[in-house]
Amino acid sequence: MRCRICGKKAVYADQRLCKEHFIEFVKRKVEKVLKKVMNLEEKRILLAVSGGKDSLTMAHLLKGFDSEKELLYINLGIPDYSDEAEKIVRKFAKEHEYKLNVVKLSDYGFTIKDVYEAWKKGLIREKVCSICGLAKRYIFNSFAFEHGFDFVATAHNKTDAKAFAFLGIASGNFEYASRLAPINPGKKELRLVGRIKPLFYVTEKESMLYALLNRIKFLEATCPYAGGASQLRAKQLLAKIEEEFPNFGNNLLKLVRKLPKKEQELRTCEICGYPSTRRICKFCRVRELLNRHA
Ligand code: Q46
Ligand code: ZN
Ligand code: ZN
Repeated sequence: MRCRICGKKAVYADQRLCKEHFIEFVKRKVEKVLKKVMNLEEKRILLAVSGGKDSLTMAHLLKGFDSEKELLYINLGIPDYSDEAEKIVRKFAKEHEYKLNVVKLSDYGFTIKDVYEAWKKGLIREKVCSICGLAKRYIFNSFAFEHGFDFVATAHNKTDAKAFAFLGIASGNFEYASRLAPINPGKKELRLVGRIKPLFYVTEKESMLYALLNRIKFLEATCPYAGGASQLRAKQLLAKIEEEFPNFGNNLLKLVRKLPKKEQELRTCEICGYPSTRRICKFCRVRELLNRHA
């Protein structure tokens, strides 16, 4: 198969593009998101990296855009997996001349392994991934706020967004689905830093191909606690439906983006001062519970 633009050998069959035109195609998708940020070149952006293909693809792509950027890696204390991921991120940062910040979840008093143990004992009802996601969001936001960043960039891709929309609709949580967007501006008065998802229009397949074509070394191991993640399940179900209805996920995404946006009512946590829907934020509640049973 030949590239539909220049006639060279195609590497991406879905769009019939050669390596060069595929990379350009992905860059344009990222540009579509970044264009929504006013005065991007003056902004400080904290890139949340995990060592996986999406976050390193994001960091690689953002090198090509003007603005001040640093990386943040959170070592979650997942046996073997977290240290291996940290090594990969350190190597990536060095090779691509990024300033890297590393934070350990254990500095906040617990690890994801502790969460898993507590869940096994029935002390925590939520799935490990949901507490893990919460801890990551909390640390990215507080770190960015304390270090004067304008945005936290996360590597959620289009396939994630479709799964998110699917889960929101499947569970009837339309409020949750309505907040799905490539950019969320944040609220300084609540110590809530803005969010960008530069890969919002890039599919998982495209992100993987970009990483491979650019020889990005990423973490291939899967997290030992990933098994039951509902997002993974939603992706598998969606892929199955899309075999018969190829535009199902895209249409779902279009649909939820038309839902009236319902802002979450937020206040600040009485313990840590970061945004919360209740008097004490979930992160502080989890931390307190794990400390009590440590
Ligand atoms: S690291 Fe954490 Fe993921 Fe592992 S425990 Fe779940 S959320 S699967 S991206
Ligand atoms: Zn070409
Ligand atoms: Zn708190």
